[in-house]
Amino acid sequence: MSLTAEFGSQAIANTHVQQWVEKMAAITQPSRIFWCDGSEAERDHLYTVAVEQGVLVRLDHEKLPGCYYHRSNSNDVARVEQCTFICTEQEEDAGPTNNWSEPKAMRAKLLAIATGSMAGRTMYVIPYLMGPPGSTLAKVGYELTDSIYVVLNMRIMTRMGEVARRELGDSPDFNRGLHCLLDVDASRRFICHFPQDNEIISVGSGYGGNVLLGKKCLALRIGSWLGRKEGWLAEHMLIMGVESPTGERTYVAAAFPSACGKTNFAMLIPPAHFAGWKIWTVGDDIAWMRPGPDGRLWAINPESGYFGVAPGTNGKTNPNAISSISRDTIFTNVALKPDGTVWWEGHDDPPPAECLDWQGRPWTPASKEKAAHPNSRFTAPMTNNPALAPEALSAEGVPISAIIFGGRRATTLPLVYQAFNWVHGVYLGATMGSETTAAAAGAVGQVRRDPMAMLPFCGYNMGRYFRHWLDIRRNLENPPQVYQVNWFRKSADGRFLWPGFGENMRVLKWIVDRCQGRAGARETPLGWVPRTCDFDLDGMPNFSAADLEQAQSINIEEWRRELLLQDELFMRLYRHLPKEMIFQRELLVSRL
Ligand code: OXD
Ligand code: MN
Repeated sequence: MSLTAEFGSQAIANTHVQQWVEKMAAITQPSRIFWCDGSEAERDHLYTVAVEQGVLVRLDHEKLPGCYYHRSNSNDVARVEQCTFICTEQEEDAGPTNNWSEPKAMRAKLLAIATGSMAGRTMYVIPYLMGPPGSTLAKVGYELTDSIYVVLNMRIMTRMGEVARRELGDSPDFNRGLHCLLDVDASRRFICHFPQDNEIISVGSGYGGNVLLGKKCLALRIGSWLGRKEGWLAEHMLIMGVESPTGERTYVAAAFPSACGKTNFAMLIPPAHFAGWKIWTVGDDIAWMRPGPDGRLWAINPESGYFGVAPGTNGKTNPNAISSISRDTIFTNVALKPDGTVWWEGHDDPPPAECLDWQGRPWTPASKEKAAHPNSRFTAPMTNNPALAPEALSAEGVPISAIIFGGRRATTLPLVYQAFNWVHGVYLGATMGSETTAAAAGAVGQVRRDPMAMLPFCGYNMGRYFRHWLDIRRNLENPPQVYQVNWFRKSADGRFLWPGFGENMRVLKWIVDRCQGRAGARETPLGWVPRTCDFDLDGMPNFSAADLEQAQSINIEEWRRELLLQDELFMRLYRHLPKEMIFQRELLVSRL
């Protein structure tokens, strides 16, 4: 036997894991089971195999050390919400915003699809830990997959291997995830969650959000279910530390819908004007938050990497992301240059004279189609980020002083305002709307309600989810303040009213100053807003106080329409909608 053949051959798991793996292997019938230990030798071996199999292309390791390239099937480039199910005994438990299926029938259907699907293939057993080791919030999952691409991505996105196995010990309490690639036929694509059994089955897709089961499936859909049961929150939020020139650190969590700039905001570099201020990234996509013994809300980032949108990422929009993806990164569905590097629309480099596009077709600047898919991605370890907060690695996590909700809205929503109190803040999150993006399959640019940016990710009845948010307040003596922001408001002639990117630091500074009790505000029907004197406009020659007024203006006609749109969601959720949400709406109507 050659040395490499020994990789993964030793079953290393407790008896609960072993029994389940045997059961799943009897169904899927792989020719080999590979037990991942997460070691570096194993990583090198897996990359070699993935390149041999043509799953990955090795990029130029002089220019991009440790980086690889992958193309997914062209029918499989985004999350597919219509194929995503919550399978609970009662339909009401999944609620009207989720696709529901009865668990027994769905499991039988999926296992029939999975039967024999790994014949002639390797089944990888991936132990993984979501959250820093030793954290009371951390959870162990096992993912079984026949995709080596999934293994290598899970290695970056989670704490994979021995560390998870040790954390689990002899316990049967782990998430059971089965992923079968099949022939990537869209008609046999299902991403199904069984929250009552802490189980996930995903078949027929190779796209990250559908198959890296620790991320959307466990950390959000199953996580939100567990959070309700256990008294914590699993949220689609970045977490950042804002350090002032005096060294004071304020931690903020922010929910934005997919592909609305969470990664950029989490890695923001303050403009020159903010000398001495620094942003530390704790997480860019998911927050698990629990009331601490001190009455504050404590948060961890359950992930250990970034699965970020590549197009538009460059040295101006996000220098820390550029550092993060300079090595040990997997690029998916971007363009491949002849020199063994990669390119996408909005890259720092000019368009290459020639390259292969995300589907492997020759591309030149004269081509009509984009070289990179709009939802092309990078998977990069968070330890590459020069601004990684050391607290991201600590079991305690960080205390959250402010929660920000933000949608992508061309009209109606002002740049920033603060909720009057927690219940009002929950109402702001609950009524969030946003224009759809390329992160999910379907039309782009249509406004839809996306409560707390969790519409595609809440694993149970959304009405009960709002109730859970309200109830959490009971254990918070010092609840975070809540804010709403909108970086995307436009003028009638289609111009963005706010420059965004690094300048968002100005909004953040007002928020942090409010949290620290040193910034003023003015009351409006919507909430508290900064007066011009509270908002730092220095060093912005092209942005005046009048521009700020315009970005902050309240248009009563637009708000009439907005309230009607909010009603649509409330009607859908009516059975379980907390009455507090209706009262908040009434109060807003009377204030307006
Ligand atoms: C993501 C998403 O990939 O929200 O983070 O779709
Ligand atoms: Mn996301």
